[in-house]
Amino acid sequence: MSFRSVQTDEGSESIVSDGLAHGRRSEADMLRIPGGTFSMGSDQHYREEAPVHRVTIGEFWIDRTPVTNRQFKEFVEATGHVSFAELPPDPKDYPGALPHMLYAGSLVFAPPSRSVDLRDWSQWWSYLKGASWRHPYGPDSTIYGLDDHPVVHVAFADALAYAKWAGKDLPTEAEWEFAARGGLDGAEFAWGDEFTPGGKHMANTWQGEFPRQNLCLDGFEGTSPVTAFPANGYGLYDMIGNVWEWTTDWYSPQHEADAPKACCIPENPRGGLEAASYDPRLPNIKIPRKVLKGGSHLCAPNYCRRYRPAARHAEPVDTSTSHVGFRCITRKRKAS
Ligand SMILES: [Ca+2]
Ligand SMILES: [Ca+2]
Repeated sequence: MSFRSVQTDEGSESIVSDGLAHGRRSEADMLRIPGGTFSMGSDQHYREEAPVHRVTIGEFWIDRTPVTNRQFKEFVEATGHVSFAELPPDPKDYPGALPHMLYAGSLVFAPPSRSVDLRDWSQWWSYLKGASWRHPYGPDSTIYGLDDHPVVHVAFADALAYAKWAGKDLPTEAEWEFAARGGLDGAEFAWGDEFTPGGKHMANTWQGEFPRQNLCLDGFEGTSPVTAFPANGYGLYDMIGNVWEWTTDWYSPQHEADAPKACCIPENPRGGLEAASYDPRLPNIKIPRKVLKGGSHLCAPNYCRRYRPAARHAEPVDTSTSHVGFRCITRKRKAS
């Protein structure tokens, strides 16, 4: 497989394929991120984002948008891939689970009809039989008309399988965060320090009192087309909001401390240890967790202010939901 670099009209380099006619590598679908040293994390918000620490990463290329339903469908048609949510769970992997609960499905958000305790996420998430990327809101729903929306209900293995098929990879947390910052080192948001500059919504998030009142002031109740909101400084869409995005890092509850000297700044860090990523609240369940980045259309001021580059969330690798997707990167640069 070979790539060649071209200049786009935005002045950034992008990669196009030489030999592949697939829409997944349409011209300008990847943008070059220059690499460098940046301040990762935040000391201003949730504990898991701290401390701010310097990290150096190399150059890479990243998808301009999250992978869409159209792109994922091409992959499934080309490979016959069956997604994790479409397979009934293997009882061996879930000791103690009730047999009638071991069906193929995925987690779908549904606003509760009455006031709920915000600590109890089961009040708005339902494990729906038959929910999958093809049926994002349950078996009777379809992706008709949602070609340009991000694919959802993908477990980590599905994202990785897509990336391999496309000749790409998935980003590390540091790569993802560097790209999301769009060159604005230390800024609160991917576009600056103001959430809605001039009253303009810069990402698909949640306005109103989550989880019952969705005011849709940004124009979207659920997912949105992947270029509906402005791109960041690197020309990347939807890094923040719309859907959370998988990274390859195993989750750790805190970042490393900042290096005492410039010589010791970590280069291309790859996260914590798999064995340390298990959920400490569920000692009997050993399902490792990856870092998700960017927040989603369900992130609300009263519940989850994670619509920022520094924000992170632990997601078990076997979990798929209606607000998690992914995008790919490549670290390879080959002359044509
Ligand atoms: Ca919204
Ligand atoms: Ca996103």
